[in-house]
This record gives sequence, C-alpha cells and structure tokens, in this order.
Amino acid sequence: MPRYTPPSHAASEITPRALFDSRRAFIRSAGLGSIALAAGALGLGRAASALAAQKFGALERSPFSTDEKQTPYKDVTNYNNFYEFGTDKREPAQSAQSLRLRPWTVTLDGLVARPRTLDIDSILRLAPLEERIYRMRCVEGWSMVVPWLGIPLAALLKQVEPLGSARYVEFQSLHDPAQMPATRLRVLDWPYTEGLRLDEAMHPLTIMALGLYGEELPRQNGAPLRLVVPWKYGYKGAKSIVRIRFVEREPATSWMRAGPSEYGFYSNVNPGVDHPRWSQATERRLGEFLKRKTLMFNGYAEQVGQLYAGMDLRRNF
Ligand SMILES: Nc1nc2c(c(=O)[nH]1)N[C@H]1C(S)=C(S)[C@@H](COP(=O)(O)O)O[C@H]1N2
Ligand SMILES: [Mo]
Repeated sequence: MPRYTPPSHAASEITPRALFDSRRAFIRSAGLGSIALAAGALGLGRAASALAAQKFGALERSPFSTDEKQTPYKDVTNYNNFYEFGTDKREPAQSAQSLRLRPWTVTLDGLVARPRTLDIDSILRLAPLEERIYRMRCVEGWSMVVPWLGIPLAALLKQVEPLGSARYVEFQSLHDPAQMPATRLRVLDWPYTEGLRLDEAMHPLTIMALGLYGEELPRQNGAPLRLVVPWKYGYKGAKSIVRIRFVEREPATSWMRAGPSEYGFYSNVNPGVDHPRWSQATERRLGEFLKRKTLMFNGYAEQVGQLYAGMDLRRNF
C-alpha cells in the first residue's frame, strides 16, 4: 500500500506578517461585534437578521488565501448542500431563509477543563475576523473558490482548555424539526455530525466561518457559523453548529453512518482515491466549462501534508 510522503518544507507556521494583518483586521471588525451584541441584548436579533445581510467592511486578507478567480456570489449562495433544508441544491437558498439566527449559542464540552456555552456574538469577538479565500471541493465533483470571513477554529477551541486525553473533536449542527422540515426524511442521521482529529482542528488553515463576500454568512451556507476545512471534501464543513465535543475516540459522522464504504473519517481531497460513484481525479469549477485536475489535499499539501506522514491514505480515506 502506498504511504504518503509529505513535501519537505511544511509551511504551516503563521508568519509575523499574518499576525500583524490580523490585529489590524480586529480593530476594524470590533465595531460590528458590538453592534451585533447590542442588538442581541435588546432582543432585536431576529428583526435585525431579517434585514439585509450585515456588512463586515474591508478586512485583512489572510496570506493563506488563493488568488484564483472567485466563484460568483450567486453561485456560492444558490448551489448548496444543506440536507436539513432539502436535498436539491437550489432548495436551501429558499427554504433556509426562515432559520432563526438569534439567540444562538455553541456549547463546547467533553474532555475539557472548562466546558462553556458561548453566545454567537461573543464568538464574533474572540479573534480578528479575517478574509480567507479558499478552494472548496465537493466529493460530487464540483468545486468553487469562496472568500470566507472567519476566525481560526483554534481560537474558539482554546476557550475551554482541552484535556490531554482529548484526541478528536465532534461537531454537531442544529437539529430543529420545526425549522427544518426536511429532517423528517431520514436521508441522514440527525443531527448532522462531523469530526476532526484534534491536530487537524487546531491547524491554522481550519476556520470557523462567520461570513462570506464581506457579509455575514447567508443561511443556506450555514449561518451563523460553519466549519471550513479547505483540504477536505465539502461535507466535513458542518453548517449551523450548536455543539463541539472533545472526545478520546474517532467519532462516527453522519456520512460514515449513511455509507461506510463511501465516506471515511479523514475525507481528505485525494485525486488518487476515487469515491465508488464519482472520480476524484478531476473537478468542475462552478461557472466553468472545462474540467480541471484535482490537486492532492486540494492544493494545500505544503501546509497539511505533514499531518498525514506515514499514513496509508487509501485505507484512511
Ligand atoms: N449541517 C449540514 N452541514 C453540511 C451539509 C449538510 O447537508 N448539513 N452538507 C455538506 C456538504 S456535502 C457540502 S459540499 C458543504 C456545502 O457548503 P456550501 O453550500 O456553503 O457550499 O456543506 C456541508 N455541510
Ligand atoms: Mo458535498
């Protein structure tokens, strides 16, 4: 079985330039955080979120960003997989609009020293919001380039002081049948659950996204917060998260339960390992006609290859 040998220089350290940029971004984003907080305190969250999407203004662009052409906003927000709102990709843009975004809390618990439940508006103020333009690839064979706004997931996870015994993190999406009628169909085992190894979760490329294209996250894209792991297939990016649990053993995920032979825990983008129904060798960017080659780890091998040194990625798919 082939073993994975990572490229020789892992570029996963954050540069001083990145730190400098993100501090400046924080100064600008702090303003919005307090507006959102005030609205929440006054119970205006629901009314406010029914208005046009809140703008975050110009933020610093993370050096982890790609300079490839960005997928048009209308494609990013009208071609979605969000099965709680229907299995048709055009459906969530309509059916998710009734999702209530305030109040919203995220519980972090499990193997941690300080379990906490954090309000979404306090999460917005945890770390400087940065623009991260990432390539995204769905296992179905389409891909896009999305200008996310987010914070490093590590900034959120550190709030609860994970114990040494915590080796994996499990993410749970909201499951509210009253707001998500499509969950009456048992296409997946709800709540939508995903997982990462702790070192993957702490990697500087992994973000909790709170917005895209300079605005707060549209509901169909997983508002008010969703995971983005750019070197893994799209389904690892759980949407509308309400709970993050630190565990010792590899957690089962909704997709693994639905089809263990089709979906593995790692789900790293890998052109050499096909899904039983879809080739992973090539992909089609939304809005483009010709297919392009899929890159190992979706083009992020320099940064993440070291995480999988010596692993058999055909077995650990
Ligand atoms: N809760 C939840 N999260 C989810 C999904 C879902 O059905 N429910 N679909 C996943 C899949 S398969 C993909 S490709 C991405 C799509 O994200 P996007 O619509 O923002 O492009 O979300 C992922 N996160
Ligand atoms: Mo997907």
